[in-house]
Amino acid sequence: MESIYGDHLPEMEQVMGEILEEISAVRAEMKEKYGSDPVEHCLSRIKSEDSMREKCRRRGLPETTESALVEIHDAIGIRVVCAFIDDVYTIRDRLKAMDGCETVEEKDYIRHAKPNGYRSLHLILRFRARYYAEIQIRTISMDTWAALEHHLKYKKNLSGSTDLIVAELKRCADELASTDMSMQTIRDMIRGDS
Ligand code: 0O2
Repeated sequence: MESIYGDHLPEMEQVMGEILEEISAVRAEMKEKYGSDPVEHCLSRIKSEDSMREKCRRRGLPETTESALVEIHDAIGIRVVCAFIDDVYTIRDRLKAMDGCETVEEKDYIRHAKPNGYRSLHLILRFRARYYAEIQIRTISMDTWAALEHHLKYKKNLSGSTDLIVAELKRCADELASTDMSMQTIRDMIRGDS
């Protein structure tokens, strides 16, 4: 069967490489300037053939290259996990300023957390007027919470105590957010920013 991405895969990989290079450049500059790496880790992927076809079906779209490249915006996906909240915005600004990049959408679930407590900054960027990339940027605490919440969603036998679980998850998210702010303040004090 022909790839759902047609013959676009090499160019998509190039675009993903350029984004990763920009992230590496910011990391190197910040290490040079402050002696510490703003990025804890970074994950990247081109959505697999099966996941993309499944997403098309879920969204009621035909399984075509047009759907995969134009209708769905996370064929290229990158998650950047940062040490501190300020680093999230530094990475965001640098990615948005890349050559040949347009910002299609920005969702700041850090300033405006989702009702369940989910925090993360999401960007949909378009490169070369054609290729979309979904970039999720968040702190280590936010990433830990998202991973655990994702894990719990797939656990069974939650009925009966669901309200309590939802409230507890939200409480954990808020406590982590408060700790993130305290850690940011401590870093600013150490760097002499305040
Ligand atoms: P998939 O199949 O990988 O895309 P919208 O329709 O714009 O309101 P959408 O399209 O879900 O919402 O976009 P959003 O909110 O930017 O979320 C995109 C991705 O962020 C999700 O992909 C998840 O990977 C992650 N995410 C969003 N909300 C949550 C959450 O509450 N908990 C966790 N753990 N992750 C979240 P999809 O849509 O799941 O799947």
